[in-house]
Amino acid sequence: MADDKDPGPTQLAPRFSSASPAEVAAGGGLLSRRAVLTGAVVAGALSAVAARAANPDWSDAAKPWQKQPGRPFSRYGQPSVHVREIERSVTLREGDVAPGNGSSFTPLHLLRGTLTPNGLHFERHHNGVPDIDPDHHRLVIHGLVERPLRFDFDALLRYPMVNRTVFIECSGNSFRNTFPKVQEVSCGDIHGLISTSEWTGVPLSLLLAEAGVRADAKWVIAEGADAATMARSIPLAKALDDVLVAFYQNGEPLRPEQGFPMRLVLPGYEGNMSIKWVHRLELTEVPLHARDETSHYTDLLPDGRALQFTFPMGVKSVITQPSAGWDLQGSGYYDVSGLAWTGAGRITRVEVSADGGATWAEAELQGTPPRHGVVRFRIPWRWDGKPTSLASRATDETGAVQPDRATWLARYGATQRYHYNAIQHWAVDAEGRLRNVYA
Ligand SMILES: Nc1nc2c(c(=O)[nH]1)N[C@H]1C(S)=C(S)[C@@H](COP(=O)(O)O)O[C@H]1N2
Ligand SMILES: [Mo]
Repeated sequence: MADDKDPGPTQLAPRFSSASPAEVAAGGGLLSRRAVLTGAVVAGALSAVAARAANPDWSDAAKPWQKQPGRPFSRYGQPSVHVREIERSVTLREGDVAPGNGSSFTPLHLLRGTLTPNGLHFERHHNGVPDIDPDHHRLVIHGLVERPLRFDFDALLRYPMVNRTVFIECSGNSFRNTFPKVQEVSCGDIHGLISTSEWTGVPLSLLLAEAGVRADAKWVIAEGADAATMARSIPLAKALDDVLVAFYQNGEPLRPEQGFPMRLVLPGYEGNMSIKWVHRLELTEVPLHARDETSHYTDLLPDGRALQFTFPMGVKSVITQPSAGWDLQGSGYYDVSGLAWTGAGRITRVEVSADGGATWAEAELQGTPPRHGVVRFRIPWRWDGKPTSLASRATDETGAVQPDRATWLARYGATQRYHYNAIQHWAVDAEGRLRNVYA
């Protein structure tokens, strides 16, 4: 709507005259987080944005929704109809004979927190989502144990439970960036095979202790009750450490897509091992060498050999706001923000570059980085309106640093798609449009 009170674009452009040289953190207009904390720069920059948004004339303050009572109560809340475009993106392949084999992606670029809403948790199914009646679901522990056990759902719910807020990342996450041709899709469509939930369940170690692990047991074979009968071999040490048999996701029962009525959660390990709809755990001396740890989920090396059992996910980060497909509204202040995580444990630092990787500045981590969780990072940026690119680079507590794409590619054979964790660059053109780019 035309508004003659609109102060116009020149006055809207955030001003940074108050930014002292000390507040400049790196090239391309990155500012130190002190510049945000002291408020001077951001207050000056954002007041112009707010002036455009606020209507100083309150005479029309009573909107239609204030003139009649609102809707009554509902038994299960739904998102606002005005945000219906915040949804998973599903790759549908024409003429697909196995529509239940594929994935849907979390729209990372449309979310601002660290937890993933349950309806937006990414999905990776190898043969669809089974509709399991919990009254007919059993979990069996057998093999190299003193006492084979069989639990029904209600029995498991009586065990002491713990909460763990951890990510699950598919080892195929970011596979689109392994392609020689750059894919012009959103951040979520590239990196959205990671989601984070507070998982609640029984430590697997407790159930294994009850069964009595025999001294010759070295592996736990976990199997799902879906039509894919997904099975993976889990080292006993991991099973005894921090693996959960989870029943709840962000406080509510698991969604069918996430493994209702129960799934394994293996903090930090490749998502494939977090067996959904789990119904069988067999203790063995040797790994199973199942389909999904031989023909798939192995890592092809340049010499044609392949690595098997790459369990932890690598150190990784991505700028989610702004990211591919975004249009910056003119030069000036932007709050650059993203997510960082590592299968090794905790992130220790995230650096951001606004000049194509020439210089880097340390971003602010929001809170203490959680073990096997994601941490959000932020850094203030003053865009000068010229073409450039934005990138982030994470370091974890083992000292591992995210590699650049060329370094990552050199480690593997040409068709390797798993465990891609290279630095993501978003190109910014003169119009302020962002897109995926290989540096
Ligand atoms: N039973 C079973 N478990 C499974 C799968 C499956 O297809 N069947 N997919 C695996 C893969 S490859 C991943 S990445 C994660 C995905 O979990 P999510 O769909 O809850 O995001 O589940 C794993 N567990
Ligand atoms: Mo996966």
